[in-house]
Amino acid sequence: MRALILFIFFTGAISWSIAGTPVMDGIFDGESVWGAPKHIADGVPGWADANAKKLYITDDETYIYFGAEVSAAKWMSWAFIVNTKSGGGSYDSWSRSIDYAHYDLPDYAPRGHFGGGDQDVNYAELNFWNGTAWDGYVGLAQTEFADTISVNHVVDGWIEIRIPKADMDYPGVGDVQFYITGDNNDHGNFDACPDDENATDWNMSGNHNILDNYQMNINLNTTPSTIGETGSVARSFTLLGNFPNPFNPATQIRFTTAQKARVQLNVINTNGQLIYSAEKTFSPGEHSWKFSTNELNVDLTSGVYFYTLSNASTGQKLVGKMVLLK
Ligand SMILES: [Ca+2]
Ligand SMILES: [Ca+2]
Ligand SMILES: [Ca+2]
Repeated sequence: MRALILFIFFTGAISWSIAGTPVMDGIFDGESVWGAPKHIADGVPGWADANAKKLYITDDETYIYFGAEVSAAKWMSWAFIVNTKSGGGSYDSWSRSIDYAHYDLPDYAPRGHFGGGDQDVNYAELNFWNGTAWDGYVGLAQTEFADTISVNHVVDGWIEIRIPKADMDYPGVGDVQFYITGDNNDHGNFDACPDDENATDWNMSGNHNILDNYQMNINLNTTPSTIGETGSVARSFTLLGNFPNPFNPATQIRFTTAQKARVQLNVINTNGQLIYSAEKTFSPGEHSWKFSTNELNVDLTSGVYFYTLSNASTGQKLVGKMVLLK
C-alpha cells in the first residue's frame, strides 16, 4: 500500500527533458546538460565554511551522473547517498561520525575527496550496502569523476561523478542527499544538500550527526537502454523504469508514448524463458503497466528478470531489468 501511495505521489511530480551528457572535467556543464538543480540548499555554510549549495543529477543510457556545487575552505571529503531499494546502511560507509536515519536507508554512496593540503590527488569510489555491511570498489579511474574545488578560498566549485547504471542495478527512481564531511573518522557532516543537521565541532566522536533528509523521488532512468531506437522517434516511446524495484509481488512498469500504440509486454528470466506476455493499446501520454507475480501460474523465485515493451506501431523495443526480492 505504501508503495502504491508513493507511486501515485511521484507520477504526477516527474518531469524530464532530453539532456546532454556531462563531461567529467570538474567544470559545470550547464543546466542545458544537467537540467535544473534537484535541490538548492540554504546557502549557509556549515563547519569550516563547507557549503553544499546545489544538487544535480542526470543520466544517459549508460551512466547516472551526480554533481554538486560546493565551496569549502579546506580539504574535505564528500558523498552522494542514494536510496533506491528497501534496507540499507544506518552508518556512514567511511565510518565518519554520521548516522543515517532516513525513511529508508541509503543503498549506494558514490563518494570521495577533493584535493588540497596533504591530499593532492583527488579520489572517488562507489560504496554499496551488501545487505549486512557497506562494501564497494575502491579507486575509481580519474576519468570517472572530477572537481574544481579551491580549498584556500571560499568560492564556488564543482564536483561531478558518474556511476554505471549496471553498478546500481538499473534503478528507476531514487532519493539522494549530498554532504561534505572531513578527513578523519571523528568528523561529522559539515553541510548537506538538502539541508540537514550539521557538525558543530570539528571532532564529532561520540556525538554523531543524524542525516535524514533526502531529495525524494528523482527519476534516475530518463534515458533507458534501448534496442532499435533512432532519432526523434526514439523520444516518442520511452521507458521510465519500474517501481518499486526490487519488488514483491507487484511492480509498475512506467513508460510514455507520443502516439497511440499497441504495446506488448514480455517478462523473461535470466535463462531467456518467457514468464509473462500480454498486449494492450495505449493512448498518447504516460502510462504504468502493473506486473504482479500473483497473476502467474508459476511461483517465481527471487532474482533478476528482464522485461521488454515492444511498440507494434513503430517497431521499437524498450528493455528494462527488475529484481524480485521475496
Ligand atoms: Ca563537466
Ligand atoms: Ca548549508
Ligand atoms: Ca534503501
